[in-house]
Amino acid sequence: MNDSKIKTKTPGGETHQNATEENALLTTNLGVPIADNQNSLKGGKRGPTLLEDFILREKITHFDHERIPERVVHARGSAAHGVFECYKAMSHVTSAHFLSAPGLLTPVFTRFSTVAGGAGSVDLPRDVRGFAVKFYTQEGNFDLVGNNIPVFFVQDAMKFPDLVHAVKMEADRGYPQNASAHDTFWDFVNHMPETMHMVMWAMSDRAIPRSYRMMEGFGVNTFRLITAEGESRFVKFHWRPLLGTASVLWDEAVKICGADQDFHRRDLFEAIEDGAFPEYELGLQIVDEEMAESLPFDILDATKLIPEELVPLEIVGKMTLNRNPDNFFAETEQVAFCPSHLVPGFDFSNDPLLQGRLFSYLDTQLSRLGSPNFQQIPINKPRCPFANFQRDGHMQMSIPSGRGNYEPNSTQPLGPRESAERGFVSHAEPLEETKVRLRSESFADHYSQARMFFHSVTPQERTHIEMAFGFELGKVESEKIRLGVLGHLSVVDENLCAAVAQRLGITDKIERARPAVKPKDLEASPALRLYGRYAPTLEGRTVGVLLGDGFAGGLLHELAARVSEEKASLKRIALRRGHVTDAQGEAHGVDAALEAAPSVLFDAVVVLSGPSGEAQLAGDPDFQPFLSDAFRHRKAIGLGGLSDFAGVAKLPKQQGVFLLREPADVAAWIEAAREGKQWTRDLSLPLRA
Ligand code: HDE
Repeated sequence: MNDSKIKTKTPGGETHQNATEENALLTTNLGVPIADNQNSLKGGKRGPTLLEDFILREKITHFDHERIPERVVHARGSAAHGVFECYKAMSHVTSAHFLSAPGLLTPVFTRFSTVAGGAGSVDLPRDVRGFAVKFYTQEGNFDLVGNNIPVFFVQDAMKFPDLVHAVKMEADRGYPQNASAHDTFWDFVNHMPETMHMVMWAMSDRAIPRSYRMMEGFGVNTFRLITAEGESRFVKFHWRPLLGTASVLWDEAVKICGADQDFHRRDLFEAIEDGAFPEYELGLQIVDEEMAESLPFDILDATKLIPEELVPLEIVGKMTLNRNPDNFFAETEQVAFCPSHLVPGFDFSNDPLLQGRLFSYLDTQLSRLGSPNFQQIPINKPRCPFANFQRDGHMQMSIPSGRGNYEPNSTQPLGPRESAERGFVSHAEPLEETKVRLRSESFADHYSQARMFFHSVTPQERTHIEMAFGFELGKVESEKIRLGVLGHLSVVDENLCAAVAQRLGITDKIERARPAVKPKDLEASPALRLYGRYAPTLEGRTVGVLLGDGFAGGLLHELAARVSEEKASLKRIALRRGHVTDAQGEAHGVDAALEAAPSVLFDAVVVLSGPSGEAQLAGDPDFQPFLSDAFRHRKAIGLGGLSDFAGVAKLPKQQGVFLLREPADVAAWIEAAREGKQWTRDLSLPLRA
């Protein structure tokens, strides 16, 4: 670089790079080249800044307006680009083009989110996760705006603002952020028994997923599939992660929030950067009108699900997320999902929650993005041709030509025209009813499916549900609310109620809630389980290997090879970053220092050390918590070359704890690590003798 092109303008003497041949020119937003990006224009070296400094004003004005209102709900989110591949022609049930032939590829943009917290909140509260997919199809954008729980808290859109007000931070005190464990949420629940089914899910491990890559997604509301001939069937949408499902334990979630606030965001971004693309299959539960009539609940009621044992999923394609956004704001923040974004081949049902959503999202986008032209923002723009006579408005990005801005017209003979053959046609559903403000009686059973869910999940999930109710209600100050919720739980399941009451130290008799209709004992649906449904795998998981000087290098090499074969990643941890030396004197790079890499950040752990390293590890205050947390959080633990200085030799008596003496021992640890949580481990045994 030519030194004469470097100029020093600030008194500290820093140099600032001037443009060379290779650099693009720094300009204002109107393309005016900028000569000095360090100093404002002043009336004299020490004089006042001049109002005429249009460059400063443009820069500051833009900065002042950098934030847009965050989403009222689902403010905290992470997203990725990808592609949806159709597995088979579904033309017999829908005319949607993107489901019309095997191998058809459709670009997608998917945003995952938490619901209750603000945009800067942590990733692992107990909360529902949003799972919103925008398909850029050849017939327009289709938004499948779902959650990771198949049912919803309320049945009618009228109650949504109340629900959200109740769960968000309390109006007078401004806390808690991102948590349902407080009086207003449980007060709402107590008054609204229709929340009971979803509350069971929200208290389950589904609400603390290990990764966005490892959770299921659900469209929740019932939609319609429409054939080219106009036949209609009901449909529920499901996403199935190919990595299987995995959740963390509550104590783990709490500690992850401290150790890495961006745990899920980082996990998604890094996996995609590493080429480990998350994949999800799309399943349809298709129900004809006759079958819908025969279901023991109303298909229009979003607090109910259709058990897969009754209507199995038909897997129709796969979504692969393969590219991170280039710019978080422009894409993840500005993406505007609307359940009303539908394409021919689909239609809405009369689910009163969905009907309200059809209005809400468009209205929200107008307020968030500030203009009816939000569809022109690149991330929201269709990838197929589009044309109409809508014009003008804030931030109009296109320059329509021609004289005609109306239709019909003769001024634009080649302008856009409607097409009865190719256009969107609503299902011709017969309607003739009295205008009422009512809830159908068919929505009245609030407890049967809540009970079915509790009876369907594994024993460990049941225990976690009890613990979660205990924790959440334990944070509720009002005894009346605590007792009221217990009254509902006693209708769901007496044993659940008793277990939660015991956790809360309540010995009084609980007054049972009085259901509007007698709950039914529905058949259990094992498909609702979180654990044991997907094949054990270590794929996509992260292994933390804590190394102390003098460890057996051969063991680390074997571990690294086996973990990579499993398509998992391995992080080397030591007391300090830099290097750690094995018994043969070979130096190994360190990815993270122990203080910054507690075991909660890993799915399975190993500690390898020689005698010298062992003494150093033992003297570090983070060492015992590393092991005891891994133990408590039921992770597979491998121990190589450690004596009994910390009582760790006691550990191998427990399930999923292995002594690694030689490379061949790694296989057994891998097998346990594939299982994820070591459920039969006895946590009551102390770590130390
Ligand atoms: Fe939403 N919801 N919602 N919701 N929702 C929003 O739209 C709303 C509901 C869901 O990543 C908002 O753009 C109403 C069910 C997701 O950008 C808002 C009702 C389900 C996202 C809104 C519901 C969802 C939202 C806020 C009841 C699961 C995030 C910002 C009638 C099927 C999408 C925005 C993203 C976002 C309204 C109920 C999922 C205010 C009125 C049920 C995944 O428009």
